[in-house]
Order: sequence, then structure tokens, then C-alpha cells
Amino acid sequence: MTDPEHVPWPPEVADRYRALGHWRGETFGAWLSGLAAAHPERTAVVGRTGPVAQRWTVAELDDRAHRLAAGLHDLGVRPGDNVVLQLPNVPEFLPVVFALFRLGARPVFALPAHRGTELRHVAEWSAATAVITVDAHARFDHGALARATADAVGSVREVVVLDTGSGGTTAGTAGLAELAAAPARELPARDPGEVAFLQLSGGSTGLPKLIPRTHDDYLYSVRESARICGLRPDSVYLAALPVAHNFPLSSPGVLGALHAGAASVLAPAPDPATAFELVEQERVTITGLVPPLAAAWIDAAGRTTRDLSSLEVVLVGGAKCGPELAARIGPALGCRLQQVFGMAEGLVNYTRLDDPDELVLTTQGRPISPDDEIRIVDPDDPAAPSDALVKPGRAGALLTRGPYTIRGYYRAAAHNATAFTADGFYRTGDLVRRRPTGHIEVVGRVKEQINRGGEKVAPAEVEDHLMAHPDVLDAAVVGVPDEYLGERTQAWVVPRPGGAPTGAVLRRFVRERGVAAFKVPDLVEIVPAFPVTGVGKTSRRELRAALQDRTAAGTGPDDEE
Ligand code: AMP
Ligand code: DBH
Repeated sequence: MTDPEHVPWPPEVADRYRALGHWRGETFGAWLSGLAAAHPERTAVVGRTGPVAQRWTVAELDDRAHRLAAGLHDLGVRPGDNVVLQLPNVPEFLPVVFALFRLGARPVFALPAHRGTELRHVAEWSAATAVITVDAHARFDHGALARATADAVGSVREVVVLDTGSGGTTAGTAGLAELAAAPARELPARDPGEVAFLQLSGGSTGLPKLIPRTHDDYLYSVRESARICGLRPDSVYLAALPVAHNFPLSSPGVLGALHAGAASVLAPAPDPATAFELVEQERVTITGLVPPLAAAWIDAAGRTTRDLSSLEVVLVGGAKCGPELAARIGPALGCRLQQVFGMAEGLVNYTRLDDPDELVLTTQGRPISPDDEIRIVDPDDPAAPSDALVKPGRAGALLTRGPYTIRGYYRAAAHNATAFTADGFYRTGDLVRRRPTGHIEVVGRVKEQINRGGEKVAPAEVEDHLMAHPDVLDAAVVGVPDEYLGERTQAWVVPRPGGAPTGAVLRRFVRERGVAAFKVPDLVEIVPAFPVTGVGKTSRRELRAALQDRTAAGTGPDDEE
């Protein structure tokens, strides 16, 4: 099915990726059937549905996915439909996504942290016809959130809820377990070149963008990731981070584990107490962490009585893992560190398991594919980039294209005009340097995005929320250095005449507008006015840069120079 909102690879490029064997013309549905035929009795997924422990073989996973596809079809979900999926780390995540893949309906991967604002936005943007969620998770009523999303977004016809007995809303929704009781039946095969799902970008200009990934392109990155991370049939992957995120999904993630015939253990939360118990019980060999979590694990590993000796590889990525932290991971956790620098838009870099320590500790790895094209360009005016290559070894803005990097966001023609070059390179917004070995070191960014310990925050989005408060005249949000998170968010707020908002009031206001908690500013500073830079009229970018400089210098934004 061709989709007018999806920017495909040029036909001759697609032909080349097929000829090279990167794209194998396989769909996710056929891939899972093949795995189930090859080793039906291997454990595929271990986890909990509320209090109920689950352990499903590949054959059981395959069967559940077939049944659920039939059940969702009976409910009215059709090929080409977009379906917002908000599930925490429950085993049902896997049969649900494979059911949608088989139907040709496309999961839109919301994170459990997302709230009403984000869900409404992605449901509207994707014209979603259904929302699939859990009753409640981490004391939040996701069932009610999904219902409210359906009530607010006209295209959403159905809400499907996984009942875990956690007490959230299930009224006015269809039960996932009931749908999975449908008898399996054959559905028409899908086209491996079509969009299989929509990932969400962290965003830099506002709310998340939708990232269309095809069966062909994503399966290539999954196969290669499994190989590069050394997954074997007896490996056990722990999904500690939210599994819908690109990192635990595919780098190498639960899909890489499936490919290798290895089991995945889904941790309901990533904290050391929860995760270490699972590592011990399931003899976990490999996992993926963001840097602040790696630091927390290192700290807890010194005190734990749990047996972590099964750990072989820990991947760290999502945000920069500096050499100091990197050097502590292997000794503290008794494993090999693998750095990973990836993005849901495509390009993923890994340090290799046989790389010299120096590269593993000081770089974020090299691309998966010999056909990942890398350009490092002059980070001049981002509004009018020259895209002139920097000298080898110099830092510059990273552009990339390749066999699993998108050529455009979904339904975003205007944004695509600047987010991609005319010849199809994605402007990652990352500032990098490349070694002669091809290894990439991330040294900063050119995009206006805050990386809060791997969670991405777009300043403009948070500023919009602050500006909605009646007492706020103007707001600017910047990232400031933080020892633990790498960066935290600081908002500068100018009140309206007569208004006297406080930081606490504004933080609560943003949270109550229904946004992911990681977007609520960590610090709010009320100031009488913003500095006027240059010739008076200040661009957002200049203003944020000026505030950032002053924060670094320890002076307030209203101090005279
Ligand atoms: P997203 O586009 O939302 O999937 O986020 C991907 C972005 O996360 C990248 O463009 C980088 O800015 C950041 N990122 C991911 N991994 C790393 C890493 N290992 N080091 C530094 N930044 C990273
Ligand atoms: O941050 C990311 O988006 C990310 C990090 C590591 C990613 O998408 C990935 C690996 O695949």
C-alpha cells in the first residue's frame, strides 16, 4: 500500500539496498512465523501482566499474534489504520505489535510517560482509528487517558484496554484478552516495503514528529544489531527501558533477541532493585541503559546481594556517556560496555565488542552498515546551512542517509524541507567528530533539543505550555548542566504586569496540562525582563543562547553586563 504521507527512498536506491541483501523482502509477520517454525519451543518473552507471571515460547507468541490480529480485525481495525499504542513493559506488547503488523495497521509508539497532550497530538496527527493501552500503570489511569483521547479526537473509534487488575478504567473499552480469544485466521500478506509502524521523535521544534519505518528497513537494522551485539540463542535480553522506545525495541532490543532465538525479559521498572532481581532470576546476559540509569546501577551494584554474574554486555546510549562513567561500568557490573548512539529516525552506531578499550570508552561507536553514509558539515547558520564538509577529524553537524534512515517524517512536508537535505540526508542535529576508524564521538548538538538523561525535550513545546498560564508574559526554556542527568531543564519566565506566578505554581500548571513528567521544567526562575540582544528583536534561538551563557557564567538574565 503506498501512502502519500510517506517519503519513500528513490527507486534506484531501493533497488540497490535490495541487491546488496540489506532489504530481503520479508515482513514482520512472515519473520515471526519463520522463527516459530524454526524453534517453536524456545522462550520468547518473560514478564508480568499485573500479578500474573508470563513465560511464552516463540510458538505461543506467534499464535497470540495471529489470534489478536483476527480479534482486532473483527473490531474494525483495517490495513492502513494508525493505532496509538501505549503499553508499559508487559508481555502483551509483543503479540499486539505483531498482530498490528500482520493486519497492516500501524502502531504509533507512545511512551508510558506520555499524557493527554502528547496522546491527543499523535492521535490527531496520525488520524488514528484506535488506542490500545493498559488499565493502569505506576498509579496512573491509562484507560481513562485513552478514553479521553478517543473523546477528543474524532478519528478514534475504538479503545482497547489490557486489564491487569490494577484498577484503571476499562468501562467503554474493548478488552485485549477477549480480542486475543478470537480463532486465528490467515490475513492477506503485507508488502515489505510499506510502513510497518510510526516511532516518535524526541522533537526539537514542538510536539513529537512521526517516524515511518518499513518492514524491510527496520528488519535490516534488527538483524545487524543482533549480530553486532553478539546475541546467541542462549542470550537473555533485559528490557529495562520502556520497550516501545527505539533503543530497547531494536538496539538490539527485544526484536534483536527474537531474531537470535534469545529470550527477552520485560522489567516493569528500570530501577536497580527491580532489575537486579530479574537479572539474578533469569540469568540476564545483556541489557541497555541510559547514562543516569547506568550510574544508579553502578552505585547499587556495590551494595547488592543479587548475583549479577550472568551479565556479559551492557549497552549505554540515548545520551552521551562520558569516559569517566564509561570506565566504571565494566568493572562495577562485571560486563563488557557497548556504547550506542542511535536515533528513531534510523542511523545507529555501536562500539564493537572487539574494539580496543580506548574506542569503547571515548567514542559512541560506528554505524551499523557499510552503506550508512556520513557527512560532517560546517555547523554554520542552521537556518541557512551551507553543508560544507569540515576537515577530517574536526567537529561538525552530522548528516546521514542509508538503508534504514528515513527520507522524511510522516505527514510533515514543511518540516521535511529543512530536516533533510535536497539529496535525502537527515540532519541529525548532533555535533560530532569522526576518528580515522570511523568511530563517532558526540560532542554536542546544533538542534534546539534538551537531552535530559536520554529523554528528549523540545524547549518550544515547554515554552508554549508556560505561556498558556494567564500570569505569564514570556518564557524561555534551556538545558543547563546536571551532574546526574547530563542536562536538566530550566525555564525563565517574565510575568504579566500585575501577575505574580511562582515556580511551584507554574510547574504544577504544566504538569496539569497533561504532559510527560520529564517535560515539566526542573527549575523555574521568575525575572522582570529578558535581555535584549543584538538590535532589539530577539530570536528564540538567540534568547535561549543568551540565557544559557548567563546561567553558565552564574549571572541572572536581568543582570546588566
Ligand atoms: P530521537 O531522534 O528522539 O530518537 O533521539 C535521538 C537523539 O538522541 C540523537 O540524535 C542524539 O541527539 C541523542 N543520542 C542518542 N544516543 C546518544 C549517545 N550515545 N550519545 C549522545 N547522544 C545520543
Ligand atoms: O536515543 C535514541 O533514540 C536511541 C539511543 C540508542 C535510539 O533510537 C537507539 C539506540 O536505537
